[in-house]
Amino acid sequence: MNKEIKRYTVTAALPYTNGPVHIGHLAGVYVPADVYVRYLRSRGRDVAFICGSDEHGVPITIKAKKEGITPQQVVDKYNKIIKDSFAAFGISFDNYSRTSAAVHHRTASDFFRRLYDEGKFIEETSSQYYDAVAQQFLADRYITGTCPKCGAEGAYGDQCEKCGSTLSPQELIDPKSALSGETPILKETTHWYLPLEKYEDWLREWILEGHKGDWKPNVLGQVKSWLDDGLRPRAVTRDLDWGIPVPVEGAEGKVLYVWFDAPIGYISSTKEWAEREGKDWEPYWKSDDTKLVHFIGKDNIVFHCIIFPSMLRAHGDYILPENVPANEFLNLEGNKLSTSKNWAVWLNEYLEEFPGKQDVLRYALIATAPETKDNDFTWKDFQGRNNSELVAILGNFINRALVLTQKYYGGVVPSGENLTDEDKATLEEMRSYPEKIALSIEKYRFREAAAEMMNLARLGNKYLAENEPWKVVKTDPVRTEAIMYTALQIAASLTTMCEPFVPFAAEKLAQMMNIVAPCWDEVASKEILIPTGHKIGEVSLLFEKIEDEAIDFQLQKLEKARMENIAAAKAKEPAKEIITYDDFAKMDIRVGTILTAEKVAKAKKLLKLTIDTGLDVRTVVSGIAESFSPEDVVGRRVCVLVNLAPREIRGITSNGMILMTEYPDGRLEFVAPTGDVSNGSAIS
Ligand code: B3M
Ligand code: ZN
Repeated sequence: MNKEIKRYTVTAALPYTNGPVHIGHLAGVYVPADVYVRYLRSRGRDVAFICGSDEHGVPITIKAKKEGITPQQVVDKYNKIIKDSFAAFGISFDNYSRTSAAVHHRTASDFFRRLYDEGKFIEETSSQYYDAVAQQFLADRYITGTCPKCGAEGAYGDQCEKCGSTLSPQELIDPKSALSGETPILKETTHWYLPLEKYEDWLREWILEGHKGDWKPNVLGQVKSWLDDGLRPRAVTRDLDWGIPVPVEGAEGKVLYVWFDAPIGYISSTKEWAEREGKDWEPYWKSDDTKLVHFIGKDNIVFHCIIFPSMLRAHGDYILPENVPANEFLNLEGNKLSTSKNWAVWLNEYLEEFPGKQDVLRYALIATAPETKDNDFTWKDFQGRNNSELVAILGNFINRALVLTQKYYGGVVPSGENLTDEDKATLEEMRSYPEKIALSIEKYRFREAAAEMMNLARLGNKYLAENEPWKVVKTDPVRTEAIMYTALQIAASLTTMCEPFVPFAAEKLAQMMNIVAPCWDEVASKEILIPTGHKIGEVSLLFEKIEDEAIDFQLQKLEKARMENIAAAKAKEPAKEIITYDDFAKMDIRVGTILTAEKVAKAKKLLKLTIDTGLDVRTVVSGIAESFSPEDVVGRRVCVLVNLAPREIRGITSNGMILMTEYPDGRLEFVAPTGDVSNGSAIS
C-alpha cells in the first residue's frame, strides 16, 4: 500500500453552532489538525483543509426555543463567533463553510437521493416517541430519561453524556419530552435506514485488518467494540422541521438526520473552496492518490469510522479516510469540561484576557493534548509552558542570538568561513530535526513533535552557553563570527520548525530575521539558511512572561463557577419537610443592632458579636468572619433568633443566631429590616 500521495484532504469536525468553542475543542481537534496542515504546506504538499459550521440538529432548535429566537438566528450568531475564534487562533482552514449553505443542501440531498434510488436504504414504519402536547416526534435530544447503562438521569435519546454510551430513545428509562416535560406516547412514523450490518464484514476488514498498524489504539478499540456488538440499521431521517428536507415524495415534515448530512458537509465545503479557487474539487474526494484524514474528538468516532465510511461505500464514488486520529477528552483543573456548568476556558474570553497570546494556548494545548488518554489542563501548567519553555528556551535563544548579532555586527550576519568541527556537527544535528519532527507529526504524535521542536531551541541555547560568544568576543573576533553564524542558522531553522505550533511567533521571528522562512525540506538539506552579509530586522521579545496574577485571576473565575454550581445544586435541593404554623410560631425573631464585633481566636469563620436585641444586650457567635471583618459589621441592623437555646462555641456562650443569605460565590449577607424600626421589633 505504498502508493504515492498527490494531495491531502484534511477535515476538522464541524462544530455544532449552538455555543462558542472552548479549549477542549481546540486541543482535541483544531490545533492538532492545524499543526498537521501547516506542516504539510511547509513540505509543499497540496492540501485542502476543510471545516465549517454544523448548523442542523436538535441542540440548535432546543437552544433557539430556550432563547426565544429562531434556529437561523442561533446559527448566524454562533457561526460568526466560532469562525472568528478559529481565525484568531490561526486555525488556517482553506475553507470554513456552513451546512445551511445552498451547495451543502444540494450535495447532501443528491447524496441521499442516489442511495435512495439505488435501493441502499430500508424503508420502515415503526412506533416512535411523540409529544402529544407539543404535537411533535421526539428525536434525539428532544427526549431525556435515565441511562439504561449507567443509571445517570438526564441522558438524551441519542447519547448519555455521563457514560458516553450511544443510545436510542426507546432504551431510556422513564422517558420525558424535553419540550413539555410530559411522558411521551408512541406513534407510528416512516423512516429510511442505512443497514449498517451489511457493511460489518467490510468494515472489519478495512479498519481492523487494514489499519491495525496505523490507526490509534483508542480509535481501533472503539471501532472493535462497536463491531463486536453487532451493527444494526440506522435511521438517516428524522421528523423535525429544521434540517435538509428528505428529497423523496411523501416525506413532508421529515429532514435528513444531522449525522447523515454533517459529514457530507466536508464534501460541500471542499466544493465551495474549489469553486472559489478555480480548482476541481473531485480529485480531493474521488482520487485514490488523495489522503483523506479526519480530525475529531472521541465522541465522534463511530460517526467517522463506521457510519460515514458506510455511506461513502454505499455511494461508491468516494475515497475513504486514510486515518481518523481522534483525541480523547481534555479536562480542566481536574474536572470534565462542561458548557452548562461553565467549567471551560472560552476562546473569546481568552482572547480578551490574554491578548496576543494565542500561541501560548496553542503550545500549552499541544503539550498536554489528550492524544492517548484523557488529560488535564491546568493554569499552572499553562504558565509553566510559557515561562519555562516558550520564554526561557525558545524565546531566550532567539533573543540572545539576535541581540548579539545587532550588538556585534550591527545586525549583519557574520562570516561562516571558519566553522569548527563542533559547529559543523551542531548544524548537522540541526538538520536532523525536520525529519524527526516530521516522523512524529505523520504519526499524529503532536506532543512529541512539539517537544522535539523545543529540543531544537535547546540545542541552540546549549550551543551558545557552551561557546559563550559574550566572552570570546573580547579575545577572538574570528571565533565569535563562527559562533554567531552557527547560532543564526539555528534561529533561521526555527522559523520553519516552530511554525506549525506557534505560527504567530514564527511570523514575528521571520520578520525579525528579515527572511522568508525556508521550507521544511530546505532546513534538512540546505547548507546556508541565512547568508553572510544578510541584514536582520529589528529585534524584540518573542514571548513574555505570564505573571501569577493573571493565573490567579483565571483560577478565581473557575472558583466562582464552582461556587455557582454548588449554589445551583443547592437551590435544586427539595424543600425541607412540612412544618405547621405552630412550629414556625415558636421562633422569636427580633430586629437588633450589632454593637461590637471581634474575631474569635483560632477560628477563621467566627466573629463574637454583642447585639442590642431591644430585650437585652447579648453575645452571639456567628460564622460570618469570611464575609466580614469586625469593623464592617458594627452598627449593622440584623434579624436575631432570640429564643434559641444557648450554645457553647469555642468557650464562648452564644445566645441566639442572626439570619443570613448565602450568595452563589459563598459570600454571606445580612437579612436586615428596611426602614426605621426599633430594636426588639418582632419578625413574623
Ligand atoms: N457537530 C459534533 C460535535 O461538534 C458534530 C461534529 C460533526 S462532524 C461531521 O462534536
Ligand atoms: Zn450512561
